[in-house]
Amino acid sequence: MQKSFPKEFLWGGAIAANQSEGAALEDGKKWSTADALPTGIFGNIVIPPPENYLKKEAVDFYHHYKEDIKLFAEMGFKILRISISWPRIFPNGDDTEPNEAGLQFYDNVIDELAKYGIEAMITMSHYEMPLHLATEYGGWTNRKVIQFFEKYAETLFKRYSHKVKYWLTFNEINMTLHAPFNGAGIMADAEEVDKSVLYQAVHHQLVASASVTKIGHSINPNIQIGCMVAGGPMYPMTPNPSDMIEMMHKDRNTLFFADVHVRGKYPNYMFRYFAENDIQIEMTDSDKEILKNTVDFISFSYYMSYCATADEDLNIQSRGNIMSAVKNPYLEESEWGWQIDPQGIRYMLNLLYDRYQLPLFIVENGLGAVDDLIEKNGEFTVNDDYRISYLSAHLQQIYEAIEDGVEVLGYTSWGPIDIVSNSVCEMRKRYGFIYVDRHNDGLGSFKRYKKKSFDWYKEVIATDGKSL
Ligand code: BGP
Repeated sequence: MQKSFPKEFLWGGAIAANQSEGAALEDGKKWSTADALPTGIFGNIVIPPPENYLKKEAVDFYHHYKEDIKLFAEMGFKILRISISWPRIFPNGDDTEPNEAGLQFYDNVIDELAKYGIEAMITMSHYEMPLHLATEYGGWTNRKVIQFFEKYAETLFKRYSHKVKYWLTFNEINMTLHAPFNGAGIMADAEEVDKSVLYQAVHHQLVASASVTKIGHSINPNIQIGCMVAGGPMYPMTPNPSDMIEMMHKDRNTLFFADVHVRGKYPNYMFRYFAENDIQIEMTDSDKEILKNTVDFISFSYYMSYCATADEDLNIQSRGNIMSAVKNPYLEESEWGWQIDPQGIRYMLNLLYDRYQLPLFIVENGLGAVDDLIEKNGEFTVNDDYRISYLSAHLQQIYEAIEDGVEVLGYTSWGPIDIVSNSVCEMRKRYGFIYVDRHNDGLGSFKRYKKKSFDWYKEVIATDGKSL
């Protein structure tokens, strides 16, 4: 590329506690909802979790964090997005006191990052909550959970806000609608959950998000708190106006969540949707007041775009990330059926920026692929040119969006080190610049190896994107 990304652009990577740490029951931690989905988000809920499942040890970031952070530093990371495991801090969720050993672990991680000048970005709830809150309280369907989350968030802000500037409340909050146990600890499949119950849980999460935004700002006015949505844009399948209207509705699955976080109230279109679908939720005056505490920035994950059609006979399904949609004939897809669309990220950035005029942060993006570890000049590596071309094409489109005038704070690629996949809960699907010797059958040495993309990303960061 001729020009470079802004000097202050925050380059880095993103991981989630339940997919990386392992140490599932160590130092006081108890089961999390993520542990109870041993075969992925659409598999059965298993309580207690089985003897051996991949997330139990994951890639053992809990014991390898120093080694991993050193590798991230070698690539030149400016930021690492981590999530805090709620059950490490409040093992049951309704405990009166936090678990000091859990708090200490994240102090250690944040301090280790600081040693190399890497900022931490914290997601407070990345697809998990203490399992006890799901089994005993019904997860986010229960209003009481808001208070438990407030207490947890307050504990985190008091402990870390002097050293952590960027905070996110819920990971991909819009996905609660599609995977209710994964997103909100509701003990049922999306199809089985009554829509009023589902939207009540969503409402509680939205109120909790706004409430902890207020708490965070009052504890430390210098921190930046953002929302996080799964950000695949919708395209109309054809120029048929009915497809366009369908696209508008589908897009609102995502935009509703950002609208509430940015505008501090429910958009009018939701009231029509509720009325037409016989959805009743309890929204108190105090909830409405709390929702007015809006976010400082918007973050999103981007893996793919989707197509919307009003034609019910058109049943060409693309599997997609959590949601599925109609297949776009113009796009290639990954082995897992996710449609690869670099231009979609430029479109998404412009869509969000035009609508909200708030800074944006891309907090997940990447290609899940099967990697082969090979020996080259006496060392083990992976020739992941496919990953390099995927990321390179997306970064070039992000650059275009910046040229369009969009304010982009940074980019954290998903799984800079291989971690357990969320949707299918396996190690076969890898995203990293760093290969971890761990496999679906639970075997592996946990050794780390640099892939070809490791040096590629290092060069991208070192040249502020000029090498792209
Ligand atoms: C997002 C989740 C992540 C992550 C990613 C990739 O939806 O926020 O936790 O896992 O998708 O998905 P997967 O791991 O299923 O490939």
